[in-house]
Amino acid sequence: MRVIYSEDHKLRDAKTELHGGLLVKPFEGPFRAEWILQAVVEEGFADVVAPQSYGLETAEKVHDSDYLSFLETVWDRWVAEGYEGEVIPTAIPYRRARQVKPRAIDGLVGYYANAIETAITQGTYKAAISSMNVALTGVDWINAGNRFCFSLCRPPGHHAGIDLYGGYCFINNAAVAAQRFLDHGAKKVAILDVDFHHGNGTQDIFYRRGDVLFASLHGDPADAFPYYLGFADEKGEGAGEGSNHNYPMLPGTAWDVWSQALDDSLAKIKAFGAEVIVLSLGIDTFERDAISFFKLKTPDYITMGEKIAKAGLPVLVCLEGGYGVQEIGINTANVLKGLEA
Ligand code: OKP
Ligand code: ZN
Repeated sequence: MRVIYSEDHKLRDAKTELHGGLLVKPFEGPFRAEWILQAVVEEGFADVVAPQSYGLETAEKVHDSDYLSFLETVWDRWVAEGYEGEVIPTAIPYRRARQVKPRAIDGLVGYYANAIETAITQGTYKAAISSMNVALTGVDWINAGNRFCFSLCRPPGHHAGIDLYGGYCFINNAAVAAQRFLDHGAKKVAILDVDFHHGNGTQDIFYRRGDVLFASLHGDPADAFPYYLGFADEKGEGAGEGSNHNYPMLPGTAWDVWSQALDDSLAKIKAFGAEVIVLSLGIDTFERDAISFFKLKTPDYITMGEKIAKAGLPVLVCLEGGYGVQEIGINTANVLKGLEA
């Protein structure tokens, strides 16, 4: 299958992440994409192509346009304020506070944040746009009649909501891709999110819509980031009622239990009548991931790909998370191998 990749991901290279009360080197850095690209090429996925450029019109159907303008301008406004560090919020719209957009840059940063570990830096917006372009180019490759495509997106996207950034995410690549499938004739699209973390941004975007099913397999929010969304009783609202499916799972969950949730989610996707699957592929479900607590093993990723392919639908793979160990490369390649098996 074709791999879509852009060097522009390197523009997202924050110096800091707020972790354990310290500003540490981010878990989500350029080396991740380099490890994954190297492994997939070594494993035979050598058709690597740079993305096309797209405008913002598709992104504006899933994100608030003022939010996108905020992302584009926040770094310059931060520097103009005289700040010397990276963009980190210090205040957020807490319970019973007013949800009114502040004029001041410090207030605005918190207004648009759903988590505060993620520092915005020079180059972040350009990299996020490039990551979106990587996903959209994958859509066009599938629409040209190809069954599979791997969009090597970086930064990831699934925590980016309608008007929210955080959890290393800025623009929701998988959501923008799903929207482009709809705009090019698909009536129903499924987003299957197998990243260890709940895709709270993707859920936010499609929660009241009936054209996109969202299914997410993840660490129980009582135990894992993003903590405040991703429970099993979140089913969708209005036109989206019944098209949101969460599978929270406990610390230590291994393939036996995890794969039952995968089977169930694939049955939901079939019953929904999806014409294409956008796979939000995080490989942070791995047993030695740096920040997660599932126990999947390297061969499980082949079986994962095989099971997903058995749904019989085209699959656009968008990279999400996976941290701390070089095995993110082989594990990603294994999913691609399983898809093509
Ligand atoms: C992004 B994706 C470690 C905890 C970090 C944010 C996790 C974001 C994960 N400092 N919390 O879903 O892989
Ligand atoms: Zn994750």
